Amino acid sequence: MSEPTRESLAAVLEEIALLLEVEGANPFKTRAYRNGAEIVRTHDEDIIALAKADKLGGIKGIGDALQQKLHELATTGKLEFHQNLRGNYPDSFFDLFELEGIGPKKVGALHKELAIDSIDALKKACEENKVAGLSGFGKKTEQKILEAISRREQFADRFRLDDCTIAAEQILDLLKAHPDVLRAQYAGSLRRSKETIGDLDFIVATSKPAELTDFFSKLEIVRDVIVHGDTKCSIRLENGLQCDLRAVSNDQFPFALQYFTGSKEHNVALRSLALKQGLSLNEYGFTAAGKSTQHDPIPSVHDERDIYRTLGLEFVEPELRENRGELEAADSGELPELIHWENLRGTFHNHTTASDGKATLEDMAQAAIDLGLRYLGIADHSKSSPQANGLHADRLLKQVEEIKKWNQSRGDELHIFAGSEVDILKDGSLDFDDEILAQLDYSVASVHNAFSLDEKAMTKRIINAMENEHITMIGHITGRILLRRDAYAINHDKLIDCAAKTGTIIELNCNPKRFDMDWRWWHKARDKGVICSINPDAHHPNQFQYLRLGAQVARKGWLRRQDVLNTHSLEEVQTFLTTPKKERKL
Ligand code: DGT
Ligand code: CA
Ligand code: CA
Ligand code: ZN
Repeated sequence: MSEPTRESLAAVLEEIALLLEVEGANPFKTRAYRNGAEIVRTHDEDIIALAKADKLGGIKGIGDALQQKLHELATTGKLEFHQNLRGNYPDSFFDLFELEGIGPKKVGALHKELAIDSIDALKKACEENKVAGLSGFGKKTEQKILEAISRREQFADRFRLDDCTIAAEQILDLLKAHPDVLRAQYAGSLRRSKETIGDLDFIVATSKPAELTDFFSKLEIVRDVIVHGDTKCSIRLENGLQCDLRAVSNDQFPFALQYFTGSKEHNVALRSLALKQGLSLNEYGFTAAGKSTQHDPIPSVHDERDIYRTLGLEFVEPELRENRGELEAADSGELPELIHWENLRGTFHNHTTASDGKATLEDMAQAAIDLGLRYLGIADHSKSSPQANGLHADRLLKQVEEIKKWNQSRGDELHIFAGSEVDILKDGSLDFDDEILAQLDYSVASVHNAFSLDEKAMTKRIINAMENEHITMIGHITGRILLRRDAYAINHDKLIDCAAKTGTIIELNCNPKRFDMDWRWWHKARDKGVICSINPDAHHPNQFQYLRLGAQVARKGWLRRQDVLNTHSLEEVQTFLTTPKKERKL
């Protein structure tokens, strides 16, 4: 049994709450389990030790039944009550909760009435018009469910950057540890930090390629072997992610790495540039093209840099290799000096248990300190997001007081900025009056409902928020959920112009399910003078790690250190936030 943690206990309680909801249990009962999960996550004392010792009595919100269950969980690692409940449903049942637009009650009705226990079964039932007739569903809901399923299928073969990064680092470590490997690297869209990934591509330099493809095909994490040759091998992992390995000689390595890093469009442009200089370039090396090469003899190449150098180019960082002007800039020596994740000194837009975060202010602050951050912006949800337990003004102002106290006692370790993620309502007005907003250090304005407005109305809605003096930045500007929910319609050009004009920051929300605003717009936004803030939208201390991915995606958007608010010192940020909005500069 693996050691129980707060998170593992809380997750079991939450799954119980979910399944009770599915079964239509009394809401008080489901709420008791959700509250219990919250307490397990945030209680001040060592709750695991207390649960083991069966000494949870007296903790408010943990009744007798929960005490017993937590004791059983902490001592045995499982809970019979949970397993009995869970036993009624196959794993595929839980996929249903990932569909946009249907909650536990509807999933419960589908299971009860039509015995639906997977997305496939649901799709079939919708296609046979069996769902529309259920009470509480109707034709429109049936149609929406089908759309949600088709969106899911459309993305089924792509993966999130965070999941791929973890898998790739693990595999890379195994490859590097192999005694016959001289060099190893992952290439492809992951190395370019694309927001979603089709498959992983690994390149190894070795003099024993067949041994490496063999080794790769037998890794413990392999579910299936797709192709197994002497220099190439493709496998599939448990989660469905495909991984390609190419084993090359040490001489070929830089060429293979460059080629398989892509993008295809970048490679095509690079090859044609090489041809103009009389060189033909492929994944194995340079060769003279025709009679008149400018390069005689062809310079030797040891790493990727040498390839670009040979062609008279500055080194192009992998993130920029999308054929979006990087080769022209590399030719004229005008590539930007890209931001590094180590440049980040703080973060804005983070949640706590005051709204829908999973950790207290205290725990979030401690995690930020442990990460070496100098400042932390808290921005819990506002009242129009009841599903996220949004704060009314009185609770918000109480939190502001709490933060002031923190800053008085521990501000020299970590300064906390008091903010709010304030809802932009359907008509473009804000969820708090100016009088309340004026009492905050900053605020993030975001859209959380009425996603179906047309482009004009949605753009105007966000422009209204930008024009407010108290709105420091716009959160997740398109609302997209990668691989799940499309962006709502906005006019990026108009919003970028308005942000520049009003001095409103646009966030790069680096929660890996969002990466919003999209990297394709940042170069332009930057050139127009828009300031970026890289925000993890953290709901848990371990989500501060998203900052690293955020910096990678910012690099993809050509952003430099100076373009990003949270690379600046605490003093600079304080001055920035207290300057009238239109005059703010970094
Ligand atoms: P993905 O896997 O869909 O997220 O995207 P990539 O970029 O990783 O694409 P993938 O895995 O198909 O191929 C890896 C790289 O190999 C790609 O970025 C560029 C290079 N490559 C693949 N096929 C071609 C091709 O037909 N022509 C050229 N020039 N390069 C190619
Ligand atoms: Ca790939
Ligand atoms: Ca591939
Ligand atoms: Zn939000």
